[in-house]
Amino acid sequence: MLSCAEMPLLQFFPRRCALALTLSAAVLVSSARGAPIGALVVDRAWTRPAPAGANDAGYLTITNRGRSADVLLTVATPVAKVASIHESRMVGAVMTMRPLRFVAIAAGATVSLHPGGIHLMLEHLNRPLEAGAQVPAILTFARAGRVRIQLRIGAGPSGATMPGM
Ligand SMILES: [Cu+2]
Repeated sequence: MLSCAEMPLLQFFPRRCALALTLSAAVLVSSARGAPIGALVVDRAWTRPAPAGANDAGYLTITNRGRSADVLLTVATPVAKVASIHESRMVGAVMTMRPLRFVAIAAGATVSLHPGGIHLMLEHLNRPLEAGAQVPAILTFARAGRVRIQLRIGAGPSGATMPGM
């Protein structure tokens, strides 16, 4: 599995965090099975199994059913020493990651955090993540506030088990 530790630090461009407003390519139609939090529905939250000490990534879908945009600002979880929002993208032939300061979810929009795109970066796991268990996390939104979620370990869609973030 490719981990952040294997990626040269120079590949991170924290000062070039573009506004994540152009997410139309990442939009999916949500099945909306998740619990509504105000105007937001957080759905299909999952991560991969990983050993303690490793890095991992979390994915989910956020649907904004409200009339106002909201912004995902931070992620926190007790299972990782550092948790943040990242975006993967290809630079030439190399997959790189960079931190994002926020992810905007326009009114009526659905934003997908998925392998190869925006993800929750979980660095230096405090404990192993075992398939079938869940990872608790708190997402903080500008409008909806703190939202508790559970990432199901090993519950990704088929075809999404490849390594990488
Ligand atoms: Cu990452």
